[in-house]
Order: sequence, then C-alpha cells, then structure tokens
Amino acid sequence: MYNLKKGYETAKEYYAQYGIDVDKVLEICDKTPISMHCWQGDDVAGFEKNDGELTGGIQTTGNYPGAARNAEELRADIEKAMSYIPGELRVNIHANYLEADTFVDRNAIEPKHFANWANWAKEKGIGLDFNPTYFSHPKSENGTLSNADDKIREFWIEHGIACRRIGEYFYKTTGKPCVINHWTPDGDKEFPVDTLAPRLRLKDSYDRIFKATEDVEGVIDGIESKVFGIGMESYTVGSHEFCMGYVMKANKDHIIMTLDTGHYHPTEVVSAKLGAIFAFSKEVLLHVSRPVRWDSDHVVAFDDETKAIMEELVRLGKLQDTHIATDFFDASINRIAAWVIGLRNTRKALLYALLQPVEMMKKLEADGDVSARLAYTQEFKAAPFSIVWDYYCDRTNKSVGLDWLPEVKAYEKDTLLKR
Ligand code: RNT
Ligand code: ZN
Repeated sequence: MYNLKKGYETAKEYYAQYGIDVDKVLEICDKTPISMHCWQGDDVAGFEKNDGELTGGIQTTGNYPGAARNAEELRADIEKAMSYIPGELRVNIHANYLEADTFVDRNAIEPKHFANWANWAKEKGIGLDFNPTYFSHPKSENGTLSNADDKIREFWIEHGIACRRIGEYFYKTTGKPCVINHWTPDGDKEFPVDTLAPRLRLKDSYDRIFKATEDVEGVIDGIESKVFGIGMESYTVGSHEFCMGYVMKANKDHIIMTLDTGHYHPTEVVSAKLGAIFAFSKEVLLHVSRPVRWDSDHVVAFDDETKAIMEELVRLGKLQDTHIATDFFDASINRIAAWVIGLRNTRKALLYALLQPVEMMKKLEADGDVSARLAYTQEFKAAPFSIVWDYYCDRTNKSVGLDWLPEVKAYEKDTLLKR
C-alpha cells in the first residue's frame, strides 16, 4: 500500500489551488445516501412461495452460482457487500421479498410480512425503500394497473395500496422516510389500436392508490417510465410522457419522477433531463443502471454518463433533492462483486463531481468567458481524485483499491458455493 496520508495531503494542495476544500467534499460525499437495491443478490426472484419465473419484460442473464435462496442469506450478502461500500447507504426491497410461512398474494401483503427487514434496517440504522411488484405473477400477463379487466386491475390497485402502507411502516420503524418506486411493465408486443384507454386506466389506478392512502406519512413516491420491455416492444403504457404528465399534473410534493438510466432511447441521456425536470419538480428519484444497447441493467460503471449525472446534480445544487438508487441485475458474475463494483462506482462518480470548482465555473459562465468555461470543464477529468477516493475508503474502513476482491472470493468459496 502506498502512503495514503501523503497522497491525500498532495491532492488537498492540488484542489486548494482551485478553492476546493477536500475535507468538506468528503463529508458531503459520505453523507449523501445511496439506496442499494436488494435484487442483485438473487436475480429479482424474491421469496414468495411460488416458483414463478421473472416476467414483465426484464431479464437477468447468466447462472453464476451462489444466489441467495432466502431472506437471511440475502441480508447476509447485502451486509457483506455493504462492508466494502463507503458512505451512507439505504436498502431498497421489492414486495416479492416478503417473509411468510405460506403463500401470501400480492394484494394481501402486510407490514408484518416485512418485519424482519424493518427490524434489521432499524438495527443497522439505515433507511428502507420499497417497490410494489407488478410483474412475475399470473395476473400480470396482460397488464396490471392498466388491465382492461376490472377485477384484475382492482387486484393490482389493492397491491399498490398495501405497498404504501408498508412504506409508512418502514418510515415509522426506521425513522427515515421511505421512497417507493412505482413501475408497471404494462405494454404490448404490437402497436395497439387504442393507445389512450390503457393510459386512462393507469392514471385512474394511480389516482385511486394515492386517494386511498392519503393518510400515509413518510413516503415519497417515484413514478417510473420506460421505453419498452422484452415481448412488449411496440407500446408501453407508462411511457415517459405519461409518467411525466402524471407527476406534473398531480402537483403533490411526494409524487416525483423516477429516471432510470436504461429507460430512454439510445441517444437520450438522463443527465440532460435533470435541469429541465428541476424547473418543475422539487425532487427526483434516480435509478442508476447501465444499459448496453438496450435496458440490459448491467452493473453501474464509472462511465461518462454516471459522471455526467453526478456533475449535473452537483452543479444544479440538487444533491439533497435527489434520491439516488441503484438498479441493475447481473447473474453472470459474483453477485456480491456486482454490488460492490456498481455501488462503489456510483459513489466514486459523486466524489469525482464534487471535486470540481463549481462556483468558479459558474462565475466564468456568468461573465461570458466561454473559453475558460470549456477549459475548466475539461481540466478536472484527469485530476488526482482517485487518491482522495483511496484515502476516503481507508478512513471509512471500506477497503482501499481492490483489497475487497480476495475477501469476496473467499466468501464465495466458503459461503456462496455451499448453497
Ligand atoms: C424495470 C425497472 C424497475 C425494475 C425493478 C426491479 O425496467 O427499471 O425499476 O428494474 O423494479
Ligand atoms: Zn428501474
């Protein structure tokens, strides 16, 4: 190991030239919560007492051994991954990760089915986020909240209502607000003749879920759009326009947009959308993912778009108004490694963005110095931020560099491969 302290002092001098206080930056970086999704640990399977397959147009590929088979294993795996991820974390679970002795259908889930999760989160002092599961269910085949069959639609409305109540239970147990992400896979393989009616039904369903749970406290609701799902390539009920329209028209502080980095056309980027959305909305929920040619949900990389998103949040001064969550599922590599790599990259991109002289750059822009603006935005791409990152990981006891890798491999050998 090189001399971390010495490296840090040099990096501090480097950034001080531009008026950046690295200690202060580290504090912000450390205190910004990132919500770690549970579903990387078991390929979005969940623990319902049924052997259903993953449906809803999303897909995990690969069959790397060692997936968690029950909630205890999943929590142990999450804890293992968390031990290598610096900064404040929350945990994000789906409704199908309930714990019950017998099968409980989606419309009948209750807080008690999530008591182990809630108590675990409370014990660890972390927040818990939630998601209704509108997929991988016999009643989700022809749509959920937009279903033309009133009985089926009612079933899914009941599920949405149950989820908001569970969200409130998480808030009351952990003392931290619960962010719920509402995503329905509803769509069509072919272009429908009537593209409006399903959307009016989806709108009505959301209205009814929110109306029936008006008394719920401590819950923030993200509405997530997407372009298409596998098998539903031609039409998505909850499209971007639909979801954006819904959120803006609802005009309620707790109803916000969810932007998933894999949910737009290939040349569209979330980083370019944030400045427009914040003109109308106070908060945003982010699903940080990595689409490769489609919404493939690869492990988050330390790539240009992840960095651009974080830069945008820092420059807009919207870090505190953004709920940052991860959303990826790769079954082709060690699942703990997937979490560690993806979550570390997310926070690393945040640190990278924070280590730039934003006020200085804003002043240059306001003064009309466009040449200096370009020079500044380029200069920090190769700045010595990785030395600050190493120091930060060490200081928070979260493994420097690749030190975590042999430990994750040992866990694979001793624990995962024995499953
Ligand atoms: C699917 C959405 C959604 C899911 C999770 C499992 O395209 O991104 O957020 O990934 O709910
Ligand atoms: Zn998502």
